[in-house]
Amino acid sequence: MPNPFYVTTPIYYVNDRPHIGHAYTTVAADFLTRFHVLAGREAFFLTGTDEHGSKVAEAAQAAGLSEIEFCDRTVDHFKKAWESLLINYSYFIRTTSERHKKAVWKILDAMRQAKTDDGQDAVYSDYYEGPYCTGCEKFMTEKDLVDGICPLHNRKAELIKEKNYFFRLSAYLPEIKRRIKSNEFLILPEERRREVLGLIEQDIGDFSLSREKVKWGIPLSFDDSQLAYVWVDALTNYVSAIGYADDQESFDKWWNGAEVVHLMAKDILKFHCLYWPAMLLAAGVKIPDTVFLHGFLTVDGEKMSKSLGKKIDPIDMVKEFGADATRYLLLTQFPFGIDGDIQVDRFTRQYNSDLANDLGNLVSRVAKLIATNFDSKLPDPKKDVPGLKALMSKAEKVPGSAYAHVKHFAPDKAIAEAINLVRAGNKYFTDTEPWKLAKEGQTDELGGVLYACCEILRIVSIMLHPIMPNKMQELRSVLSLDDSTLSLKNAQIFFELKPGVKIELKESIFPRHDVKKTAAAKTDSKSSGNSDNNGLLDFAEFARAKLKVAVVIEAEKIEGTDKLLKLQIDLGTEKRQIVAGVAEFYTPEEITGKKIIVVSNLKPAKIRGVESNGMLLAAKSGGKLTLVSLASDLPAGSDVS
Ligand code: ME8
Repeated sequence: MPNPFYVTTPIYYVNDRPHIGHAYTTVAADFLTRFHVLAGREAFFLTGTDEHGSKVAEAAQAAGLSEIEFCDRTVDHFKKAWESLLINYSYFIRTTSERHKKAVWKILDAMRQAKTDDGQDAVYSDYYEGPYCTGCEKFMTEKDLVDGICPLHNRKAELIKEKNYFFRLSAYLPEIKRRIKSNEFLILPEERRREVLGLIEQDIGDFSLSREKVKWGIPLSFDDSQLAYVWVDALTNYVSAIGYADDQESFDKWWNGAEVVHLMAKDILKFHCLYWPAMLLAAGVKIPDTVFLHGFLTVDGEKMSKSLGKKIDPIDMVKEFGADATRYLLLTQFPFGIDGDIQVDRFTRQYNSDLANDLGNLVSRVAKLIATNFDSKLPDPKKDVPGLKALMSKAEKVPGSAYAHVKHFAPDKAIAEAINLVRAGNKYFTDTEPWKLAKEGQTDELGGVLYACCEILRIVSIMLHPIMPNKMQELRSVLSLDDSTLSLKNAQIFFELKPGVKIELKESIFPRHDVKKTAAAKTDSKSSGNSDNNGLLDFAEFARAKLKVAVVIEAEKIEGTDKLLKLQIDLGTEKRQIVAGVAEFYTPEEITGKKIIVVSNLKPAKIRGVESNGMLLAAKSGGKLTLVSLASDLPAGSDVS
């Protein structure tokens, strides 16, 4: 039995309404949890709100409310947003709760008793003086400020001198470094791991655990003139919620005995990858297994900050696309871990292409043929229908590879596995031409094809369940399936559906989205790879492009044009001819022998009557074009990704 899975999102500040940045992390955590449960693992998913600090006190005052009234109001916004997005958290932690306060006291007491390796107290008292930004809720360094002003909040930092308790962070950094290097403490993706290792090499100093000036927070148990520093308070949520101070059994299960994963964006890396493990080490508590820092989203090129910029309210998105599709669209825009710019007009195109066209159409075409030819009852399977073996062998691989992606925190890739299976199902449907079989009265063959398509839909209804739970439940009821077969194991078998069960589609599962708004959205089309997307490719389209390293073995000018060269290239396993518009920048002699990168899986095309079997990549700057050939050390035929 694998160990339980414990995943957390950051606890969000209550002085902001939820936007799709928060939704991104939360949907991802929900997806991972549901997927692990589908695979038979126990899972606990924590989210919540970070409610203390001067910012909250200021915002409450501005709203004419008490602090807790103000918090209650925003907590309500978050809970509603999560409900509308079908977020199935196991627990919602609020830092204003009693149980959380007890946990903060407990961890600070444990830290106060700790000694560093060289026998010093881990916690000590000292004076601190420095500029403080109440927006950031932190003391600032000169580097953080521009002319004494915090650029993030556009307000002057105040000069504050006060007594604080300090934590000897530096004493714990060598051990954290060791654990990062040995992968006992995994920081992902790799770029973020390097960033943390780089931070350790800098002199980041100790940090103070308490504040004297702040008025809205948790007073220290040993000195009530001081409140716990908001980050110490906030980070402790990850243990308070599972019983660190009040439920040892639960804590043993979900912390000591579980795979502990913190998800967040890269903005809060230092706190989670250095402060938090150091606090835990001092307190004698296990440190998390993994911190995964996903990318930062902008919207139409603009930042989503608390006060400025564009923000999309997830509830508005749900109104537009429904909960399931919103979840799907959020997680499929970018590889998890990479920054991305959300382009709102892409949502409609992608919804129509992936969900209405690819998935929705497969369901309705299959259900329709079963209704008209088999009285809405699932026909018998037929094992020797052409193409079935290939389809089955594709389907068999999907659950395993999707789950591997989930384990590696790649929700986008796990979802793509299932959508690719839908596409394979559609291709099978089109290739076998069941409408013709119906006309010709080849009932057995027709039944076999439709049975296989229903099996594909059954497998997809499991694989996409973690991302679109309600819609996949709808699909499962079309196939007369109940929850007893909703498991990853069940997705690994074929010929599971019982012939004769009712297959009935009353309403389209993914009705086409009305393209009313943008001119760009009007160009919506199937995911055929030929869509007019204002030059933009879908991720799926781009992922289909196979890039390879090739060597130019011969080149010559094409008569009647100054721009084109005809190139013979060596792709390692084969030789090909391509036509490239590089003649103004490279002579045939110059380009011969060069390593280039080509898109190798394009349909052959004729350019000026000359056949071209691929396209090379080049970059243009200041009117000059340069071949993309960074991979010049690699042998021809190497895949580029
Ligand atoms: O930092 N793109 O809370 P917060 C992607 N209370 N993710 C985004 C995002 C964006 N543009 N904007 C927000 C805090 N997020 C502290 C955390 S934890 C102990 C305390 C998500 O409300 C992302 O997960 O500013 C990011 O790390 C988090 O919201 C920051 O939330």
